[in-house]
Amino acid sequence: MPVAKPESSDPRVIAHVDMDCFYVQVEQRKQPQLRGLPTAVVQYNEWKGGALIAVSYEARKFGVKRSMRGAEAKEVCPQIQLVQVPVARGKADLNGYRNAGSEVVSILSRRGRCERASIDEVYLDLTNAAETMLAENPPQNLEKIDDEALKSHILGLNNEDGSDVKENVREWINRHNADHRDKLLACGILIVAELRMQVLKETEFTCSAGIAHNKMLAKLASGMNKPAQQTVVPSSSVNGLLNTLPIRKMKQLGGKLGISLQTDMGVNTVGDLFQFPEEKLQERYGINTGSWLWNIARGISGEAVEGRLLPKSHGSGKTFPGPRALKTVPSVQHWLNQLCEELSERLCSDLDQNKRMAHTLTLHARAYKSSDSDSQKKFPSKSCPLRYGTGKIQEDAFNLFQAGLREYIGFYGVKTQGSQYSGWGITSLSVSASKIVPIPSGTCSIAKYFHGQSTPHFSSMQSLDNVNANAEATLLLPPGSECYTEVNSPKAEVDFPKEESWIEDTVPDLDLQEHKDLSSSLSKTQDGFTQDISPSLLSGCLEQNQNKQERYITKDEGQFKSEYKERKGKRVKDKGTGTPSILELFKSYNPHPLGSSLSQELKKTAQGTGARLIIGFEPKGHNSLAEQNEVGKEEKPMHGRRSSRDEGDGRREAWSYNIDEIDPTVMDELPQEIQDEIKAWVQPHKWRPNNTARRGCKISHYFSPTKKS
Ligand code: DCP
Repeated sequence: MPVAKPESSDPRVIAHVDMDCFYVQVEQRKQPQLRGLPTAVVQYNEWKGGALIAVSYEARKFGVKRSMRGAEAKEVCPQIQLVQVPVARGKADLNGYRNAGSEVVSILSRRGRCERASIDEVYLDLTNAAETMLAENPPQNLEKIDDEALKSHILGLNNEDGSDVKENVREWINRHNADHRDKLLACGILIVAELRMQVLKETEFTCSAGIAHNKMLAKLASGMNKPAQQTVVPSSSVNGLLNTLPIRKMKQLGGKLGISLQTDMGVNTVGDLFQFPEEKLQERYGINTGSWLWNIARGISGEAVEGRLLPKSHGSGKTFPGPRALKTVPSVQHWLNQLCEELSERLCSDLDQNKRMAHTLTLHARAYKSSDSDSQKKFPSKSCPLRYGTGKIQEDAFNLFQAGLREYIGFYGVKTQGSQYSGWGITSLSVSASKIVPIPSGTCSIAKYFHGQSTPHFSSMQSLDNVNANAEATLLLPPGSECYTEVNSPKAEVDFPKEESWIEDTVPDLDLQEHKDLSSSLSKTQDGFTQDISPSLLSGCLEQNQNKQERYITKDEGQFKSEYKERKGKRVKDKGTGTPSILELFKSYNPHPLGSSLSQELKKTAQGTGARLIIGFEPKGHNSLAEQNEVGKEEKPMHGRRSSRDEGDGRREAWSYNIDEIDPTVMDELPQEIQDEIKAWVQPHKWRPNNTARRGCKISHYFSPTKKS
């Protein structure tokens, strides 16, 4: 639910930049002979000429629309050029578009805080740049105002009296008697025009922009005059803009809340919403949402532009409409493997290029049951901690699917005979990785180190056969609970992205808005997640070629339960003999060459190279798995536990680190500065430095070349 954030009394200058017919432009850059021609990019599936996913403005003039298929587009525009989206793994390969989006972001981010909102949309906070311009070189001082700026559409500016429109814009920009807010917007007009021209020069792409005092208004404005134009929303024009605007066009009102406003309150336009007192809205929708609604009806929104050039999540999906629905477990597994492979590649590339790691794997599916009274039931989305490595991601995603399927059709409904049709069909599948956080600075060396290991393997992070067992395992080994050293201290900043957020292989019956909504709900879970890192994650990046297990649902309920108990018992036993710790971590990575190398790295830390030891640990107050699971309403937490210390204050942890699980003797081996740092992370009263009884191992002993794991 939206939360009301008061708008700062200091006016801001916010721009929303949206690429024009983006995929078409990317294809036209590759094939310049297509420029200026009616062109459309079509989806991978060639049925009836393929579904159109991007349509050039030249083609739009003929009535070609995104909802059409190629054959239909040819009927209304015989000369249309249809370009198929690049293909990899039997689905659309969007890397070229992501990279093109990154090129644009790298230019736009030069003048202010930049938030990459989707593959082709960016928010900019240009307040500082505008204030500086106003103070040092205001528009009135300029000898010439760029033509691109003069072509701006300024809402509320009267252009209907036959006067020269550009001259009107020039006057508006140069007004001496304008208030501070409008003066800032005037600077914003010049800055955005300049940025858009720079994008064109460097990338050959055109884009459109909205310029306003907040994100909401800027976004509304950017789509008003396309392509290659910019629209400005002065405060005085806000009411005029919103009054007749259909309520569902507002960000966050495209879904259930918008429907409720229409059906329950009779609100069809923002103007209708404006009529409601705040108390009335609060009564109906709660304090926060009520205030938020009251504010947006007045064009007030305090949502800040996040400084984020990289995507909040990665996703890979595919739809299987109509007769192409997947009806057997092996066919689902085949496609999951493809999707996971792509996801894994992108995760590794994000790790390599941006030094970031994702922590949550989520599976979404859409399904139908051929005979079911409860046909409205949705296939539940499922999440679990993300383990790096294609094989592991595939395995976990498949387990998530099985869990979802069991819940969707009931345990006995799952037919276990491999390829036998069981009366259900999957019409869309996707996997996503979220909770992406930067690796704490300096951890790259160890990441590289693990890259050098052959097929690293975690006995304690073995794949799990079912959700419950999975949850149990997590109780014993919370992700992010391992420790390792880091040396060097590279800067925390990252390069511009080469990756884009949620992308799905789309066909027309999959609504993009829904993607975007999904993307934003997925990404909501990320905020505030701590910078923890699980070496189990690191272990997988070179595991791309790991053998893929073929695993089907083959257990009846009895077998399922007994295996579950067995696993549970085994893990409890494991816990008794050796809880996950630094030892477990390195034992899993095993081996001989590691010993000496790691010792050297530890020595370096002791010599004061600025190294730090990181414990994957999520401080209080961060999003919990329960919150993550808002992504799918029926979803249930699968992993993680609540820390008892958090229960009292109502705040929950997704994964907490139990200090009892760190072997104190191992900690004693570490340089003092590192110990100090760890102690600062953990609760002092729980730390038992003199507890030596639990394991008598030393890191040096453990990693000594002669040590057999
Ligand atoms: N896209 C897609 N499937 C959809 C919708 C869009 O794959 N159902 C892709 C192709 C688009 C890109 O996302 O080029 C950006 O989508 P937009 O909605 O921003 O549309 P365009 O950029 O194509 O056109 P516009 O100029 O109207 O923004």
